Amino acid sequence: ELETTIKEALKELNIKDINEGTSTGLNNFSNGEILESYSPVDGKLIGKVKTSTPADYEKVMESANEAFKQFRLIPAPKRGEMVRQFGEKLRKNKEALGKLVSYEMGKSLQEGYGEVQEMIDICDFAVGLSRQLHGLTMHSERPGHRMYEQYHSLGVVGIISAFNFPVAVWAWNTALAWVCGDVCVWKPSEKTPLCAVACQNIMAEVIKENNLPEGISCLITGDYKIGELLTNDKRIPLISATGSTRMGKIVAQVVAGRFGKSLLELGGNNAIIVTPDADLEMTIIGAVFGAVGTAGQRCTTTRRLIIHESIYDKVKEALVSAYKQLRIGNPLDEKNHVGPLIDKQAVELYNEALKKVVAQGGKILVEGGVLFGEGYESGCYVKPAIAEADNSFEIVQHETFAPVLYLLKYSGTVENAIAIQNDVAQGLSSAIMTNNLREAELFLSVAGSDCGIANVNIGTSGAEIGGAFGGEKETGGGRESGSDAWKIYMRRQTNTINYGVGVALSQGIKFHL
Ligand code: UN1
Repeated sequence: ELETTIKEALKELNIKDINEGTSTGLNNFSNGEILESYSPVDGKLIGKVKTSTPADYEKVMESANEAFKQFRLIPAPKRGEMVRQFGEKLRKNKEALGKLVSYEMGKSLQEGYGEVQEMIDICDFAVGLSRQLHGLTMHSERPGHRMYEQYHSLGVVGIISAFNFPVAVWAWNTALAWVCGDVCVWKPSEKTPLCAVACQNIMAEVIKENNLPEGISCLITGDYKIGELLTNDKRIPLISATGSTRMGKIVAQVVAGRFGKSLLELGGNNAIIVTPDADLEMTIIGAVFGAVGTAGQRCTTTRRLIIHESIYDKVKEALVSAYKQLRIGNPLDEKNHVGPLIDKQAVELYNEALKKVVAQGGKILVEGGVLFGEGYESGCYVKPAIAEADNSFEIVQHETFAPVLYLLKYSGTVENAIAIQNDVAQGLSSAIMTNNLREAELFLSVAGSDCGIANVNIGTSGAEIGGAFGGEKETGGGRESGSDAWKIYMRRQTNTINYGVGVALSQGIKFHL
C-alpha cells in the first residue's frame, strides 16, 4: 500500500526514469554517477538520481549567469508574481511532496506536510516583500544634493541544504532570493536527492509557463565535492549553508577567503529552562515535542532541560511517563509520534552518545536502543532516551542529531539557569517555561539567553517563517526567512545626486583649480 502511495506521489511530482537515474526538469545536465536513495522508513530503494560532474557544474553556472542578466531586469513585483505562482503549485502538490519528504527523510507525515506549508508561507511572505525592498533616503549635508540608498540584485546564490529539512530550507532561500532578482544554484543533501528533484520539477513548470530563463533555478547533486565547487566559485557572491558546525566552518573560511558573503545555519544545542513557576502541562508538551519531533533531527530540537531542583523530581516523573506513551514506527502512519533516523550512520552516533553519557557520569532515565523486527526492517528506528547529566559533559556540549534529551538541575535563581543555558558553544534556540514576569523578561533581556531565538512558554523548535531564523556563536550568525533577512540577498548602493550648480565637497573641504 505504501509502495503505491509513493509511486503515485513520484508520478505526480513528475519524477521520471527512477530506475535509470532521474535528472532534473531544468538544466538537464547531470551526467555523473548514480546516487541511490533509500528510505529510512522501510529500507527500500526509492529511486536513483544522476549526479553532476564538474563539467555539468560549469554548464549550470553558465546558465545561471545568463539567466541573472535577464532576471535582474524584471521588476521585483513581477518576480513576486512568479513566486506567487510557485506557491500556488506547492499548494497543489502539498500532499505528494509532503509524502515524499516523509518517506525519503523519515519525518512524520504531519511534519512533511508542515514543511511544505512552510514553503507556501515563505512564498506568500516573499510576494509581499517584492513590493517592499526598501532603502532609506537621507538628508545630504550639501545644498542641492539628494542622497538615498537602493538595493540591487546580487547575482547567483549558492544554497547548500541538509537532509532534515529537505525542501523548506531551500524555499526559505529561493523565495527571497528570487524576489530580490537573484538566481539560485542548489546543492541538496545527498541523503534526500529526490525531494530536491521534486522541488526543481515544480519550479520548472513555473519557469516554463512564464517563458523565463531556465537558469533561475538550478540543481546540482552529489557529495561534498560538488559543494566545494560552489563555495570556491568567485562567480557566487552569496553562499547560504545549512548543516553541521564542522561543515560551516570550512564553508565560512573558503567563502571569506574570496570575499564572498556566507549565510550560515549550523548546529544548535537548545535548552528549555523550567522554573518553579512553570506550567507543568505546557512544559511537558513543549519539551517532548521539542526533543522527539523529527526524531531529534531538527537544528532547533530540545537537547537540554534545565530544571529547578524544587520541581526536578516532578518534571522528571512526568517526562518519563510521557515517553512511555510515545509510539515509534512508520512516520506515514499518523498514529505514530516518532519515525526513523535518517540512516544507519545516524543510529551509530545515537548509540555512541548514549554510551558516552554513561561513561562521562550520566544516568539513563529512559532507556534507548535500536528497534528490530516487523516494521523496523530499515534498522533506523531508535527509542527516544532521557539521561540525567551535567552541562560540563563533553557529550552534552556536543550536538547529537538524535532523540537524546539531557536533564540538568539548577538551584537558586533563574540567573543560574541562564548561565547553564548559555554555557555551550552553540546559540540557536532557547526557551523558558515560567509564569513569572521577572524571570521571563530577564531571560529575554541582554543579560538573558544568548541565542538567536528565545521563547517563553513554548518549546525551542517550530519557528514561524515571519521572524528571522538563525543563531549566534557556532550556529554561524546567519538569519534566514522573515523580518529583514532579505537584505543579505541584495547589494546596497548609496547614491548622492547633485542637482544644484557647482560642486560642493563633503566635510566642507575646499578644492580650487
Ligand atoms: C532546521 O532544523 O534546520 O523551527 C530548521 C523549526 C523549523 C526550522 C528548523 N521551522 O523547527
